[in-house]
Amino acid sequence: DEADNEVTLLDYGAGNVRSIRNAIHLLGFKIREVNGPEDIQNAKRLVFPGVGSFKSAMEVLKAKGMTESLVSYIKQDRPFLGICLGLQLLFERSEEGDSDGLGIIPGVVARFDSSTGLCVPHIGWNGLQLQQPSASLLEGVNGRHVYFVHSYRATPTVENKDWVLATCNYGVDFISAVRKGNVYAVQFHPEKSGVVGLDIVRRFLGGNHSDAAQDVERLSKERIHKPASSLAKRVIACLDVRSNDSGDLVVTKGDQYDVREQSSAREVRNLGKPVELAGRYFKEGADEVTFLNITGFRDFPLGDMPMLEVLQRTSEQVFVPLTVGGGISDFTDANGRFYSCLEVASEYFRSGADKISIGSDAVYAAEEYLRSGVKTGKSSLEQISYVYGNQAVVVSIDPVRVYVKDPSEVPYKTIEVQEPGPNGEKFAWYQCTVRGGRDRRPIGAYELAKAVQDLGAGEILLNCINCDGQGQGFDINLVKLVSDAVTIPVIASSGAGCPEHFSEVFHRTRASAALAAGIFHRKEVEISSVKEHLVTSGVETRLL
Ligand code: 1PR
Repeated sequence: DEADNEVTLLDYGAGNVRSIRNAIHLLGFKIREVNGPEDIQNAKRLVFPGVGSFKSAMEVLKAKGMTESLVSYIKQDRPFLGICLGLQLLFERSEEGDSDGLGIIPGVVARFDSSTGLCVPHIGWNGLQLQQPSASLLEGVNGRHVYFVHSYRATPTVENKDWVLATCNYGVDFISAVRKGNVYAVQFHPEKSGVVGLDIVRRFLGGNHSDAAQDVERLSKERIHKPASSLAKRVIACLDVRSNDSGDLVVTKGDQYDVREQSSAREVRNLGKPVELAGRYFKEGADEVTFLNITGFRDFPLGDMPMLEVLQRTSEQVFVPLTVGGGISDFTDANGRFYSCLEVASEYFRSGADKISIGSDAVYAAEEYLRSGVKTGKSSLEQISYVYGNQAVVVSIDPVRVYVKDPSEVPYKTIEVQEPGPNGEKFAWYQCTVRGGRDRRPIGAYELAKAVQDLGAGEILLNCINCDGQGQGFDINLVKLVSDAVTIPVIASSGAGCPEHFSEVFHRTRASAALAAGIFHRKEVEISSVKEHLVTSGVETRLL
């Protein structure tokens, strides 16, 4: 039957659903688009990946005349898989935009409470606790980590308990999956949850229509795991990408940000091909992959079509979150054509990025905000966060340590150092830089982190120029300083040299993730060794 390998996708055009499309294709299925209510009625199976905010999603569904056919499709108990907002919309109401939902499941969707010190958004891999005994899409995934990114959640109540298929704990027990008959919805992203997530999609689609689908089924069964119960600390592989002197896009790696060989020719260090390396890190268990286009600040990133192609090709084979940074700002090209930061970001999202990372431009925005005390809404950070949500916006900080004899010498937050500076200084502050460490700015990492959180950043990628490429461990002082200052997740970066450096940063700071580059590229340390070490040292970790 022709329709056997067809799935209908309800994409109302509010964001990036490239990954779920890629997952469906990988599993050997064809996608039918929903253009009007009749396409929902004619669907054999329907996937609904909600993106954007609750209120705007409801408005779009109403404007397209789709709410009734969607409700009737679900009430007829036909095969349905809602993802993320596609779960939340099934409830009666959401606090987000104070909006009515489809009203199929009793309950109100509310925001996670960050006043208790919880990082919001809830980003990362959390353990599923199955609440229904029967075989289902989630067969075998009890206690496994899957990927979440959201600020709102529904909670189990007496009224909705016959719907609750799985919960997770993050400050509270919240609903991570619902099911009644053939109708399923999940709060997590199966298309970003590695092989475990792909296997959930495979079961929903019903059948192995490709070799890849068979591999997914086998791999997800084969893998052993330790039961998960909370949000895992993430291990991120980072690929610094730039054109080499012959114009090819390569993965490079600096030594305190100097990416050229020490030889007389000083060529750009070449550590491999971006798509291949990203694919390898996915297979080896990286929880996320980050690309930094490190010369994006001087070459217009949309001129760098290869970078968009790298993302497109990577997202076909990498089913964990992808971040891309470098050159995200407004730009006027040589012909005087103006590109807004939103155009730049939307090209990246369309090509498969889940998050964009802003460096230099966020520093200027934070300086301006601290100077004026006013949020203009005009910075790239604010605009992209407003349109795509703060969970999609990372701010990358490139600080350098500056020693002082006394904290009163500078108007920035200082810390006491264990190792005195070159002139016996006992204090230091961390000065932010722009343009890949080339220019120093009058703002510290601590001040910047707080300011960008106010302006809408959802996460902070915290590098350290002194530690970059040194393999001597993360700068614990710096990571502590920043992760204690904000409620958004902080990714510790720069300096990882061995698995113990990862457990150290997680035990001694509030970092949510740790990122490394050099040790993975040079195959000095395997991602799996880092994960195994974290497990033995008592850090919650996602295992393959
Ligand atoms: O300013 O918005 O165009 O963004 C530029 C981005 O490129 C920023 O995120 C900035 O951190 C990055 N960048 C610019 N120049 C360099 C460079 O190395 N010359 N790389 C650079 C940043 C630092 C980390 C690195 C870790 C881990 N690289 O991403 O991967 O330090 O390394 P390790 O594990 O080997 O120690 P904009």
